Amino acid sequence: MHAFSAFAALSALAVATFTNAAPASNGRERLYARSYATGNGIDARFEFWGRTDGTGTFVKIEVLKGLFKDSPHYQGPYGYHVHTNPVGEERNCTKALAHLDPLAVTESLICDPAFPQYCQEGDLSGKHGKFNGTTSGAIETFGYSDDYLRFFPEDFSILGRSIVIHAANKTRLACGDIISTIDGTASGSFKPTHKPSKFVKHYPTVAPTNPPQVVTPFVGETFPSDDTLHNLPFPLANPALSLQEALNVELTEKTQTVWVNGSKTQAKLPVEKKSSAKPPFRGFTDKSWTWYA
Ligand SMILES: [Cu+2]
Repeated sequence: MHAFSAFAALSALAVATFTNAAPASNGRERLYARSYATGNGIDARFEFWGRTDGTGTFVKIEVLKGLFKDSPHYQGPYGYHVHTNPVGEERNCTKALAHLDPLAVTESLICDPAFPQYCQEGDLSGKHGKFNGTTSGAIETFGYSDDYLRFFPEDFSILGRSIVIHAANKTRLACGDIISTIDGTASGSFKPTHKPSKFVKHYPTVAPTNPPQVVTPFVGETFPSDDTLHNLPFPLANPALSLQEALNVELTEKTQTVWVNGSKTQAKLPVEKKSSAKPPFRGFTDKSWTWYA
């Protein structure tokens, strides 16, 4: 412990010389990322604070303009998600591919906020509600904590990915990369570097195909009956572990008995396991930065 304390003290001295990094405090070290989603006159700002003490990732959102209640061009409510791939400087929202979904929940299983462990990790509007448009197009700053949104490990990380805002008909209206100083996608003053993430290096090249039938087994606060779950047209994904349950996790695959259309069958499904590996980041900082497009 002495060696660690000495190291911590040295680190604190070291970071003090860099203007954009503040020393972390008592197990509540912060991880920070942000995304500036634009397109179709929309200006939406997302900030993410991760912690390494098992509390949820805090998401703060401010929409300065563009999300109208009644627009002749597009209709809300507006869904928004973390998508797997970055969209780059040109903000080609198609390049974002599909939602961040390491446990293969798929878009065909409709997310219920009461059971976020069965939602796609990146389905922020499914877990926390869509944006309702306003008369001015702006939405006042609001925030929430998400117990399943992770900065690490790579498979689950929001780093190196993007945010996409959709019209009610799913058209991609606005998007922007999630950038951070942690993985080199943002400079020290939080300008986008347009460099690949140093942490997330493996990306899908195509979006996964979703089961053709959309199902809504989770409705309200009551856990669905076995009968409902056993009669799903595709296997129910394994539930995600919250940050409280496991600060660090690993993604594996397991061949398991599942129910599909009322019959038992074998399937290989992704599963999240608790990992004792130390978090890869120390996390830092509270500072506010200018927004750069
Ligand atoms: Cu989306």
